[in-house]
Amino acid sequence: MRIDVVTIFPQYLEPLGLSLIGRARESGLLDVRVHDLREYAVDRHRTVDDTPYGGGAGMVMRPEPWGSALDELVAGAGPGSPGPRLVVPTPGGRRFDQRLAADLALEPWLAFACGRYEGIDRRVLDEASAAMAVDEVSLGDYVLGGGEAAALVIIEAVARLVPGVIGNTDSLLEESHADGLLEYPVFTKPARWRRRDVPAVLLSGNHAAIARWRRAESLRRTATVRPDLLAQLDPAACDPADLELLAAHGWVPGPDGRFSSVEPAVSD
Ligand code: JEW
Repeated sequence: MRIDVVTIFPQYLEPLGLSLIGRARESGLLDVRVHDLREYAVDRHRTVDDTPYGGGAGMVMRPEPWGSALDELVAGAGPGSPGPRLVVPTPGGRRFDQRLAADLALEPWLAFACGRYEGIDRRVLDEASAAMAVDEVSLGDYVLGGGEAAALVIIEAVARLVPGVIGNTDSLLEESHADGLLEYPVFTKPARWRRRDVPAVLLSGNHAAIARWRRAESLRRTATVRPDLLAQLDPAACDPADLELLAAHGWVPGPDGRFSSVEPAVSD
């Protein structure tokens, strides 16, 4: 997979030389190219921002450097061949989640447009949409100072789903969110640490019992801290032990075939 990142802070992307992604780049699985937007600014002071039309606080990224940078990317695709899918981190985008990560991991070429200030002149994204697929993506409901940290997060989540980037693909199937539940707690040696014992079932060698315990812990944790995830779970895909445990947490299959929470009975 090829990944281009356009930013006024190329050094912000230096972590992409480390760890899993750094190794995938060395092995040729990932081709990551970071571009300094300022190199596409043409005026004497290399400005990339200006005051907002209509007034208001802050500055907006002006369109010309972005237009040149994205034109150059698309031209590099060669005539007739498809350009990149453009990901634009922004607080107003669709929520990034594991499903979108898996979808982006299927692409041969991604590009990231990292804004700063109050964002990028809207015409840049309108114009880009004529040449490539554009996704405005939000990590969550909080405000970052720019798109770079979000691009790092998205690239990390996507890159590890590219075949070969992670050696052990079993870990992809077992991990949190792959089945819509939170992860079960994990333990390693020593079996007793600061008078705290690893749950005995994990030392039992009884693989069926271990699988049941882990499933119960995942369900318990999800019902407690992320009940919103249960509403997306299919009760028909749950075994009787699942249904019993969720019922104990107040979640039962509703008339629509989804889990719904039982209002605690009001006593007088
Ligand atoms: C995020 C990119 C670029 C993503 C998530 N745009 C904008 C904007 C900013 C501050 C206030 C209002 C609008 C800063 N900013 C970004 C913020 C992504 C940019 C500029 C971002 N939170 N924040 N999930």
